[in-house]
Amino acid sequence: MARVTARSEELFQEALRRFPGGVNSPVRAFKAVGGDPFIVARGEGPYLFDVDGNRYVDYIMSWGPLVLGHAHPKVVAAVTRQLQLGTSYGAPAEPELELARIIQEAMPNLEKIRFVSSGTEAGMSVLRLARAFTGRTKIIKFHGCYHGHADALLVKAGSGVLTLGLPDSPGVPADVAGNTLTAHYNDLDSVARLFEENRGQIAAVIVEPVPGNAGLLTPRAGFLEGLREISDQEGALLIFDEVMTGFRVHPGGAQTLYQVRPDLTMLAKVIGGGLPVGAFGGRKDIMSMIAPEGPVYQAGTLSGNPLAMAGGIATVSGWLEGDTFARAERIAKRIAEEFRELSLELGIPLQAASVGTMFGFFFNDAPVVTFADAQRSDLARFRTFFSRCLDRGVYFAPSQFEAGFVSITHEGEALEHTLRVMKDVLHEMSQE
Ligand code: KE4
Repeated sequence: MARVTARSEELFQEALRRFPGGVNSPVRAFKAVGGDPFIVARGEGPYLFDVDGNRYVDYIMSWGPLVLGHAHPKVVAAVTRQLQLGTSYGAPAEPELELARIIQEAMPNLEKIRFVSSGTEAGMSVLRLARAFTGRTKIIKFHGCYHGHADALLVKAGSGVLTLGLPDSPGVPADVAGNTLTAHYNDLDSVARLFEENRGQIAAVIVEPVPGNAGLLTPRAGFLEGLREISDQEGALLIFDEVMTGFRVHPGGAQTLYQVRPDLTMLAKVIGGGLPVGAFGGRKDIMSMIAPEGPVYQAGTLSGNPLAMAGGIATVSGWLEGDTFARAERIAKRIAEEFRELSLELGIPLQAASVGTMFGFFFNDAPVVTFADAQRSDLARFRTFFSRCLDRGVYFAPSQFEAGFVSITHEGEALEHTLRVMKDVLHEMSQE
């Protein structure tokens, strides 16, 4: 059942000449699954349409932000309204306050907040701040977690780095990478050991509370609480990277779902509703060190950009309305359940889970709890599954090591089509 891809292929050939690898972010390439990416013409609700007219149920949703679906009328109207009022002021404006109010109500741990333009910016800024506040240099991150592409965080990173099997951080000075220590997610002993070996030197522990950049992993009972405890004992800050999980695993993020209070939080994605945005925030005493209130410099021409704020306000307020989140959560749960049921029925080793409105699946015969477990997945099987779903109009992330994202618009036809395709493809695979 071959798709017509002539126009996509032609454009991608040109893209290869103009962009490294033909893309403007490595995760968009199909390196891990073979073939070339399709070229998008437009998005509508749960669907993407390519330049050859093919339709796909989209489970990437711009890698998380589009909780209301593509081109939701309320988001389009809000951004259009703002467009007419100006695209950027370089001066304070009310939409920044409005979005901050919504975020701080949902996530009260962000006592003060600063808007930036991407998750990467949030990551590099929280590290600088944590180092300034503690007067220490080293940080602990986890194998397979991704916090954007700032130098200090490109060590044992997940997402595209992991998918492409790239070596650690060429171009990152050794003395920068040397201050980033790596522990194992869901293994508190590995964290305790690093603290022991580096007493009084660790500024912060940074973690994706629910990692989505090594596939979807979930925290063992007590793991996040343990990180809080050990950070307190050792005088280090705990940073939750909720760029992906913020408003996705729970309306108040992973910190509300698991009731663990980080000192600092990174956000992006959903809070811009598909426009370029990021934010970081947390304890007032720490955030007050940021310029101009304090001496830690952090700035941005487009920070708090009114178009991004308008997209974020419309998206988050729509998302928090009525039972929208609960309905979307059921969709993610249904997909994970279907993977598990089909695995049992067809004898294909598969692990699947959902947390809030994120889901993940691994072609793996044992439970996936750690990053090492995830790495033992059957990548050849993933590749077959991915390609056949794509040919039948269902677009999962082109990597075993990325999470799946649903929107409220995936209810109904889109979900039914997905479940049918999953069943057909896994059935075929079980016969081979
Ligand atoms: P951005 O700089 O891409 O806005 O955010 C970086 C980032 C930070 N923290 C977490 C937990 C993230 O998931 C991300 C970005 N996620 C990837 C998807 N795996 C974005 C897609 C891409 O790199 O193109």
